[in-house]
Amino acid sequence: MEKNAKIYVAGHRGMVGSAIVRKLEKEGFNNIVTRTSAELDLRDQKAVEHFFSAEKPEYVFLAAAKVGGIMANNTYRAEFIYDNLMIESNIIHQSYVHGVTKLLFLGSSCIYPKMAPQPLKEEYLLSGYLEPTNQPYAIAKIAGIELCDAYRAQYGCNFISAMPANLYGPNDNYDPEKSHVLPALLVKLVAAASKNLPSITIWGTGSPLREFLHVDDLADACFFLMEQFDNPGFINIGSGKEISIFDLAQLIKKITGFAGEILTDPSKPDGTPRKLMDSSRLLKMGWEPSISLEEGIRNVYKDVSPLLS
Ligand code: GFB
Repeated sequence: MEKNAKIYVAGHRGMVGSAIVRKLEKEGFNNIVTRTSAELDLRDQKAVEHFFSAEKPEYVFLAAAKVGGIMANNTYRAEFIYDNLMIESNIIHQSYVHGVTKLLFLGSSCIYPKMAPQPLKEEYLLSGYLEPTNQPYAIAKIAGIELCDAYRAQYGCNFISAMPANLYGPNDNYDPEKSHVLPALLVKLVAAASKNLPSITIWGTGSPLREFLHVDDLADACFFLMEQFDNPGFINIGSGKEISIFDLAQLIKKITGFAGEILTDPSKPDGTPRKLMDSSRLLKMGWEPSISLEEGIRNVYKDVSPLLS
């Protein structure tokens, strides 16, 4: 990408989109186009068409999506599939119509079958049943991969797809009901530590394993892929390390200084038992993550603890 290339970052206010904007600015790109959801409803086909014909971006990072944790996915099932299908269809189609040079579509590791062998290789996609709690979202993201590949096959578009592990970092969502597990536990433990509570309760059994990647590592990988990856299909972006939810709670307990007990609530869903990805294809291309989970959580804690307690 040339430094003055016009780059559209869809979802620039979110955790992923804002990390991508930070990375592009750090690399000296000065022609970045953004729109808030109030300025441009990406579910509105006509509005997206008008935006593309007015701005004509050369590169697109498709980081806009309706996202959330296990409870949000399982509660707002219709919104998770409708919003994500509309957003990706409108942006991918208009990128084709207006001759975008390259587009990167972002999905999630939840696209894989619930009981697929681990670590998850890209070829395991659609080899089994999905995790019910986030099936609507997963199917929307699988459709996004299919859209990119179909536009490549029929029209020769250079639209690539990347599937990150569970993400955390600046600008995360801290809503206790709708957020992902790491920010949710951070909120719970910061509050419990400040009130010196005897215990906190985490959802589920605490035994599921999750792979976490700091969003700045993801943004670095997205920039790398935009420069170096031009293939159909999709590519995993993971840290290669997994931790149980219970041990994650213990790690955040250590970082926040909470002295109480960690209890579990098996009446709440565990979701997928594991979703460790095999990111060897990306590693072989020469990229690797650089932020460890403990270092990443400490950085986030430093930023948000004044807001949370
Ligand atoms: O990040 P999370 O909500 O979603 O993690 P997934 C859920 C796991 O953490 C489950 C446990 O095992 C929960 O039981 N957990 C424990 C909690 N306490 C909490 C809590 O207070 N809040 C939350 N949220 N979880 C999501 C998909 O799956 O992964 C999305 O639903 C997306 O579509 C995302 O793909 C990356 O990792 O289970």
